[in-house]
Order: sequence, then C-alpha cells, then structure tokens
Amino acid sequence: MTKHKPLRAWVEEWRALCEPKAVHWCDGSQAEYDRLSNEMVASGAATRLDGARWPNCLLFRSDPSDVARVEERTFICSTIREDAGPTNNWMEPAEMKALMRKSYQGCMQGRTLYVIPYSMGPIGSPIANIGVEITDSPYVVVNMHIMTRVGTKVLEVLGEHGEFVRAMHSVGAPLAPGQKDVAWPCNPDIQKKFITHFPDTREIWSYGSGYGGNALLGKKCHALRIASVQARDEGWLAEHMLIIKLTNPAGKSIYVAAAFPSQCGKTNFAMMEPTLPGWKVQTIGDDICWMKRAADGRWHAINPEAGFFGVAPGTSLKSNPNAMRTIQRNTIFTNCVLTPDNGVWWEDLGAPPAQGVDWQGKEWSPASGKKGAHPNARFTAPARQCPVIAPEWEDPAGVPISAILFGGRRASVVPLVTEARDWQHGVFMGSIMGSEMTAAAFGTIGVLRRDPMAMLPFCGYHMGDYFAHWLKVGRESRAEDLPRIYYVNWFRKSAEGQWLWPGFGDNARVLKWIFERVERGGSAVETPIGRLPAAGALDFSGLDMSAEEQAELFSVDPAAWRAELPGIREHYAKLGERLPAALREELSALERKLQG
Ligand code: O2Y
Ligand code: MN
Repeated sequence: MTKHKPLRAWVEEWRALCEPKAVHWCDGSQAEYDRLSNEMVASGAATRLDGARWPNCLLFRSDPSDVARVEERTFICSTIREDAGPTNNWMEPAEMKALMRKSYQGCMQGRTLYVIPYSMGPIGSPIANIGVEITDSPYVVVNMHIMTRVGTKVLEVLGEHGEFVRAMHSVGAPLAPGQKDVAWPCNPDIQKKFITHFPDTREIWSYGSGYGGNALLGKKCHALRIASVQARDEGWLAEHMLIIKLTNPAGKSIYVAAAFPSQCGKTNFAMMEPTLPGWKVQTIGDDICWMKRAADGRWHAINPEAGFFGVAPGTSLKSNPNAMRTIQRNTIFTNCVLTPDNGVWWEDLGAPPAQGVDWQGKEWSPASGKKGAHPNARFTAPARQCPVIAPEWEDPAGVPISAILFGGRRASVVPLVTEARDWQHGVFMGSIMGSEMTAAAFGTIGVLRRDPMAMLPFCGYHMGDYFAHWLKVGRESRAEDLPRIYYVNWFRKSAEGQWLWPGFGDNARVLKWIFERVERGGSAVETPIGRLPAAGALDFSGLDMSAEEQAELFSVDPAAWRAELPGIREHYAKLGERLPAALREELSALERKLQG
C-alpha cells in the first residue's frame, strides 16, 4: 500500500463504484506474475506452452469481438471541443463521465480490482512518467508486468505527493453469484466499448475491451495520447517512433528514431540484421519514443516501454530473427495457433503443423484454407530478452537522437530516401506522410491513408497544434542540436509491379548514407522535394540491381508529384485554421519548385 492519500482516495472511489469482491495492489514481483499466470491456466483462460521449448510462455485466445484497437470507440474528451481537433472523436467530458459511470456501476462484481502502479520509462528517469492503472483483468496485469515497470518500487518514487496519470480499466463483464467466468471476459457490443482520454486532467477511462492498446493503458493511451498533451504543455516530444543505435565499422555510433504507420515493419526495422559488413543495428525501442532537450542542447530519447507487443503473423526467422529469439521464453501469446506439441504457430512463421487449434479455439488444419492465427495476433515479450538490445536502452538520461525517419508504404512517386533541407521542411514531410493500406481494418486496401508522423490515431490534441508544436521545438533549438529529418520508402515498385528495393537488412544501406550525412560526409543532390543521394553515394555493393533500377528508386517525376498536391491540400484543409502558416508556405514552395 501507499501513503499517497489522493491515490488511495482515487482507488477507493472506483472500488465503491465498481463493487469488486477484492482489491489487490500489485507489487510487480515474479511471485505475483507466476501466481496470476497459474490461476489463469487453472481457470482455462490461458494455456501453458511446452516448458522445454517455450519456457514460461502462455497462450490466450480473445473473444472474437475483441481483437484489436477500436479507433471508432476512442475519444479525446478535451474541455474545449476544438482542442481535440477534427481527427479525434470528442464528447464533452462531464457528459462522457456520466455516461461511462453508468457502465462502471457494479462492473467488477465477482472479480478482483487490481491496482497497477507503473512507470513509463526507467524508474526515476527525468524523462519517465508514472501512471496507475486500475483493472479487473489479470491478463492486463501480467501484460503490464512485461510492457512497463510495475509495483512497489514505482510507489516509492511516487512518494506521498507525486503526480500520476489516472488510468481506469474494466473489461465490463460482472459476474453474478455462482456464474462461471468465460476465458476472455469483455463486453462484446462494440457500442458499449469506450477508450476515453481526458487530456486536461491526465485521465484515461477504458471500458468493455480486454485487448492490447484498449486495455494496456500505459501504451497508446498514456505514452502517446496523454503524453503528447503533456509534451505540448512542457516542451518535449512524445512520438510513435522506434529508436535504434547504429554503429559503423569503425565503432562510431549514432541514434536514430523512426515513425512508420502500422503494417510497415517497425519491429523488423528496430531489430534489423544489416547486410552491410561491419555495420550494426541495436534496439532501444520498437514503438514509442519520448524526447526531451537535455542540458547539452541535444534531443535525448527514451523508450518508455519495457517490452514488445508485436504482431505475430509475418514474424519469422527470415523477416525478424531477433524477434524470434526474443520470444522463446517468458512470453505471452494472444490469438495464435496452438500446435499439437503445445507450441504456437502463425501464418508465415514456416511450415505449418498438420493440425492445431486456431485462435478461436476450433480444430484447424492448413488444408482448411482458413487462417489459423488472427492477423492481429500478438506476442508480449520482455525487451531485455532481445539479443540485440543496446546496453544503454535503460539509460535514465536517454540517448541523443541524430536523425528522424518518416516513412510509409508507397508503390510509386516517393523515392527510397529524401533528406529534408531543414527542420521546417522535415516537419512538412512528416505532416504529409501517408501509407497505402494493406489491411481492410485501417481503410480500403491500396488506398493512401495520410497519417502524419504516424500519429493520426495517437495524437491527444488538434493535429494543427501538434504541427505547430513541432515547429516551435525547431525554433527553440539550435539547428546543429536538432536531429536531421529523412523521408524513406522501402515499398516502391517498378512499372511492371515488382518491388524495387529488397528491404529488411538492406535498409542498412540507407542508414549508412544517413550516418554519413549526419557525420557531414555523404554527398547529396538538391531536388524539388528535398535532397537525394548523389550518384554513387548510396552503397549498392553486392546487390543485383541494374543502373536503371537504381535510378528508378530515386526518380522524382514532377508530374507525379504535381498530381499529389490536390490530395495534400485536401488533407491540410481538414485541419482548418490551426494548420501553421509555415506548412502552407512549404506546400506553396513545393508547388513552385515542381513548376520550375
Ligand atoms: O491492436 C492493438 O491493440 C495493438 S496496436 C499496436 C501494438 C503495438 C505497437 N503498435 C501498435 C499500433 O497500432 O501502432
Ligand atoms: Mn505502434
């Protein structure tokens, strides 16, 4: 327990409303993790995998209605409607609270209320931030143990008066006396689910879902939506970015952050094995980056998370060997296939088992032609288990960022890599970033979805103000202290529809050029859209690519770019008056350059 009176009062308020049968304050110990795991195995909520091949690993199957983040049920309830902006759902805070309180009334009957004190970032780091999540889901507790730093040591840092983000969660499935629980309790009615943020009071209220970003409230809800507002108010950046350490053959290292939308291989990139001899990539984080200006003037970043909540389908020894090595033990799997030898399998992992149990708990065989794992099946694994985790990944001071990459999936138009002329131009690049959809869940397949800085679903305030904040960061720093900004596109195709770029470990070739640019070497040419590698500046050694194919990767077609402009204008128009004038000017400058 804690001497923090406001925290105790807050927990008591929710206990009285939700009426749980018990309250448990999480201490974050291994014993706590093991006890909850064993209870969930005993109740049938989880399956323990084969202890020899998958030591201390569990498999869960979710309710079919509860398989992913629900953007349409995600709300930013700022006091002033305009502050949420046109890209977020909004409701007046008091109205939302009144509505949700009705749902929370008695919602934990028959269940335990868990109190999870957690730290986003190394405990005690000046960049870290504390939250407390209340939940009635033991699945959430064990996932939070992996994804964040949990327990008594967090309460010690919080002391008697520390500030914390209040994160309230219930699966919304009370149990009547004697009622048997289901394996995955939730409220299956999508209209009853709410993932609500009150940015002005730093509160999160989540109801009805037990899955991922809807329920592990430290991740998207706290570390992005609430933290983006804190960052705006306090002058730092909370971003949807991976962080890597890049080391050249001479042993010199720089740190790079990168924002790619979902489905663009962020975790693969964060754990890449470079194909270029002597180059090394090490992981600091795979999803979220908090950056603050340090005493040296530079922007230092931490990964606020302690684990990876990675998408399983598509992950294999070929696409991401380091992820495969990370998830061999102490890992929670959700919605994967259970194999006859008590292991897990998912699409593209390798040879499928002859038969198994699919993510819905039904007998399954590959011959059925149906997918065995859900496309959004996940692994939750401790970051410390990653064989290429950088030794300084938990440095409380963070790591100085030299370059920021923006990117998306574009089959045409956008070159392999473009360097921004300056910070403002880089912010412009990030603001128009988009990706062609590969999963129907995010939009029509193949259609371009603009996702500025990959923050569209995660920015806790008005996107126009968010761009203004980025521009302000640039104005308040010396140019030499700011990271350089790049736009990358691994997904360009030839006129015949073939991928032009091998991707994966060969992306290190692009990183090599960026490294050389940061170190003031590496030559570039000016184009209307920014600076591209000069002829011979990008290392193609050992790649079987013709000179024409290489040229195609970098071609800038003014007509194709001019055809982009109406879409960009439309995207900007949606943001209205709050779009910074500097970005309109960048757009006009691009238009002029494309004519000239
Ligand atoms: O569907 C979910 O709840 C997970 S979404 C997710 C998980 C890990 C990292 N990034 C994401 C994302 O949607 O960006
Ligand atoms: Mn993400």
